Amino acid sequence: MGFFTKLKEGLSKTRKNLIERVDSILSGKKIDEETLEELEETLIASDVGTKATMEIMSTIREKVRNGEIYNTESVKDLLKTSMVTILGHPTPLALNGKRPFIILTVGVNGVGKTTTIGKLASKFRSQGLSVILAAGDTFRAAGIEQLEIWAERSGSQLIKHQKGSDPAAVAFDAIAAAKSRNVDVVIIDTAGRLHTKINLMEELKKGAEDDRKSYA
Ligand SMILES: Nc1nc2c(ncn2[C@@H]2O[C@H](COP(=O)(O)OP(=O)(O)O)[C@@H](O)[C@H]2O)c(=O)[nH]1
Ligand SMILES: [Mg+2]
Repeated sequence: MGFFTKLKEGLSKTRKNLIERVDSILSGKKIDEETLEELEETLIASDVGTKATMEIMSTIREKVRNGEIYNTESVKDLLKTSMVTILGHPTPLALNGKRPFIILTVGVNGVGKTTTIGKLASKFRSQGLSVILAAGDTFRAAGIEQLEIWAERSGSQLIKHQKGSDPAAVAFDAIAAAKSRNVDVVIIDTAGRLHTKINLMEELKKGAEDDRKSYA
C-alpha cells in the first residue's frame, strides 16, 4: 500500500465520523446560532484544527448574516469548499538558502508528535526537500521503530541511536549529518513529557543547546 493510501485509510474513521456528525447536526434543523455552535464543536472534535475551524465558521457565519445561506444544504456545500480551499494550498517551506531548517517536537505522550512528523516529512518530501528524521524518543518501547517506519514511508533519512541513549546526542548527530549531507530539513522526535516536569524540560534544553553548538 502506498503512503497516501495508508494515510487515507487511517483517516477514514475521522472522515466518516465528521460526515456523519455534520449530517446529524444539520438534518432537519434551521440555521441558528445553536446549530452553528454545534457544528463548530464538531469540527474541532474531529481534528479539523482550531485555526481552520475559526476560518470556516467565520465564512459560514458571514454568509448566514448576509442571507446568502439559508438552508442546511448550502452550509454543507460551503463547508466542503472551505475545507478544500484551506487544504488545497499548503504554503511551501521557504528555506531562503538557510539549511537545515530544524523542527524540535514537544508534547505530552500520545498527542501525535510522531504521526505529525510523518505527515510533515511527507509534505516536505513532496516539495522536493530532503529530510532527516532524528529518533529522539529513546525512552518509549518501539519509539525508534515507529519513526523508522515514517522515514521509510516518506522517503526520509533516519538518524538513530540505541534505545535508552541520550536524545540530545541523537539531535546533535542528526544536525551534523544534515550539514555534511546538505539536507534541507531536520525533524527531531522526542519522548512525551509534561512541561511541568522540570528535569525533562531541562533535557530538551540540552538538546536545543547541542543544536546551537553544532552550528558553531
Ligand atoms: N484522530 C487522530 N489521531 C491521531 C492524529 N495524530 C496521531 N493520532 C493517533 O494518536 C496516537 C498517538 O500518536 P503518536 O504520533 O504516536 O503520538 P506521540 O506520543 O506524541 O508521538 C496514535 O494512535 C496515532 O495514530 C490525528 O491528527 N488525528
Ligand atoms: Mg512519539
